[in-house]
Amino acid sequence: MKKTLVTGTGGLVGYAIRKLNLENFIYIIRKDADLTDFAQTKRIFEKIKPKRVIHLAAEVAGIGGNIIHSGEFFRSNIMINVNVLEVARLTGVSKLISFMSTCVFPDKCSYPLNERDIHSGPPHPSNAGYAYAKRMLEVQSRAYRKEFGCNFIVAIPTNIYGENDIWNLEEGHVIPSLIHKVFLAKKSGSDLVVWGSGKPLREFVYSRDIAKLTLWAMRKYDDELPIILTNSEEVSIKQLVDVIVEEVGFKGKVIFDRAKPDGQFRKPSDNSKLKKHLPKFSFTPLEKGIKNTVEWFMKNHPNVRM
Ligand code: GFB
Repeated sequence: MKKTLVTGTGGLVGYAIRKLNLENFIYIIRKDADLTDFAQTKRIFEKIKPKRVIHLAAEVAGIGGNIIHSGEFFRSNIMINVNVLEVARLTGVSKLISFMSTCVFPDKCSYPLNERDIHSGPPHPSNAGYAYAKRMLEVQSRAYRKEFGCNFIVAIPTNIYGENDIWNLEEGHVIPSLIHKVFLAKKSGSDLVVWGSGKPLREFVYSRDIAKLTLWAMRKYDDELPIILTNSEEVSIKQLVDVIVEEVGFKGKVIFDRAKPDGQFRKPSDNSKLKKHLPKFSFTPLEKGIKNTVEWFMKNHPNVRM
């Protein structure tokens, strides 16, 4: 009975995978083991004895949280990843998938971003600590494949959103933060304050799509090079605001606070490798994903992760 261990399942992709009710999948969250601690990591792997690992655990945040916690995000993510990949190697895990994100790409490089560009320049300063730590996943997976023959693969999703995200107004990612803000502005009849100019562009992918692609990659993707998971559809923050405002039914004033950071202007990513493997895969349209996410938030607020 080949068990699959999923780490970090308190988050939005873990939540989406759990919803698929898969056989022989074991889900762990932060309270089950502190993965920054090697001994605790080893203990939980020896207890569960997985043959496959979906490694989602990470310290994550939006632009606000990344600017504040650059040092902690570097430290904790490096420790988590080195421990999980080393213990997976020591305990004979046959396949492991881990996750970077498109913020690891250089801030200045040719577009669209592709899997070979990762180390060709510094990431955007707004999340350098997190981005450099995440880049080491690719380095460690490649080095372990070379020296030990480990089948450790890496996926690079763009901005993921969906149910069970972190809804913190100051440190969350843009979509959960804005949904929460619009909900509060509508309730109190106040203006909606959006950070930055509204001009930056992002590619947003729905967590349930990433869950499906993760299971596909676990079964079928064995390359040393990472694979970018994106719909390659850029949306401006202003367009995103319009979709969320429409979905929540907010009629008030929208203000763009330019004193707040825009962050990386854009990170258009090349999904040609994904399309070569899965030519028929269709991503959930943004409007539909936002509708599901807003409905989940309305149903669960205030018992949501902050
Ligand atoms: O998701 P986000 O916080 O991070 O998006 P990144 C930031 C963009 O949304 C900036 C604008 O252009 C912000 O100006 N924005 C507007 C807001 N209003 C808000 C708001 O209320 N909250 C937030 N957070 N942003 C992330 C990385 O970068 O990319 C993550 O921080 C991860 O680690 C992710 O890698 C893929 O998209 O800039």
